[in-house]
Amino acid sequence: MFSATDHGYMAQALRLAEKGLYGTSPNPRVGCVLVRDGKAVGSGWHKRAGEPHAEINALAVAGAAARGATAYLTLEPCSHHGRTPPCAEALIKAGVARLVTAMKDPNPLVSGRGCALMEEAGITVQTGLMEAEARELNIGFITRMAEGRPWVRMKIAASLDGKTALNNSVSQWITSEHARRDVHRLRARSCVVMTGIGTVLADDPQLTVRHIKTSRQPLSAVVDSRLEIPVDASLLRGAGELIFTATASEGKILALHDMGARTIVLPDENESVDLAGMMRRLADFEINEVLVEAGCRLNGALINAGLVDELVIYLAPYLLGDRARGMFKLAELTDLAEKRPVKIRDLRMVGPDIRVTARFS
Ligand code: AOF
Ligand code: ZN
Repeated sequence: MFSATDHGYMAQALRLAEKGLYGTSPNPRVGCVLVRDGKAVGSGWHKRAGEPHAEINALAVAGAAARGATAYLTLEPCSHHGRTPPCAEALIKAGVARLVTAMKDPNPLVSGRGCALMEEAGITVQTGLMEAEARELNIGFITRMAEGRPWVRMKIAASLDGKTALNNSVSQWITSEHARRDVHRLRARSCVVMTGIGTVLADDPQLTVRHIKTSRQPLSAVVDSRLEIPVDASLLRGAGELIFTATASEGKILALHDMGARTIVLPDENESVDLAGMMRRLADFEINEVLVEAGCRLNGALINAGLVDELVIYLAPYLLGDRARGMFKLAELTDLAEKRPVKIRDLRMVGPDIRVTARFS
């Protein structure tokens, strides 16, 4: 159904979409290439929510040359009036003759209607070219639209023997500068960087993107059951930080509000934060990708609750011994059948460290 030429142009559209990796949230990353008579006559990508979609940027470049062209699109064109008017209509009006998309838009406002509109206008529509790659690019957006929860990626920096900190909680500078820069790329693509109160009290992290260029900062979130966060914590920057707690202590909530943070009281039956409810709430806030950078307690609790999709583990080339802290506080297993299987997706060197990417299920 698809030729090598089709593959080449879709790969180009995917590379364009990737330029939006740090910028488009809560919208998906989308790229578009318009091809006529074997030549790319226009291309574009979606840069920021509220700004024109990929198709509109590509059509602006192509002008009249879009007539009779094939549009290669990493996501089905939208059919709804959102922050911007429907792209399907714009493509039809421009006289595009054929549409090749990588995947259907999982947004229930679109969900097949964009392609249907184009077909009704007599345009040839083909879907599914390089779909796996397109899904990877928008894994958080797709998870939120399909499941009402964000994609949860957990980052851990450890020694080769899997230790994240000394028992006296000294934990900084576990991995190399290369690995730390790599982590900032993970932060930059995330909508939220989340940590636990233990890490806030021990390390006072900023959780911002530094060392690399980005057009936006992710939101910080803290899981803080007893609302112990100091009002002068470094991560409180007045950017609407999210504090999830199980304790409705009004005075502290007001003090945090004055710091520009938002406290969400979401207790479970054990007076801890209802973690599954927290993820649903994040999806309501249009959060696509969450990066968890926490200690073994929150890490373990999230894994126990089945709320983690992906692990990104950096291993530094030294040993800390079995008295140092582990990655996940989990209940002791008595039977190997209870082990938690993951699938290794990627393995590579980052400077002197190893990066392992694994996924649950
Ligand atoms: C496209 N091309 O480049 C993108 C699309 O609020 P709006 O108007 O920006 O619409 C956002 C929705 O549009 C988003 O949820 C997704 O369904 C679709 N994104 N569609 O045709 C694009 N970014
Ligand atoms: Zn659109």
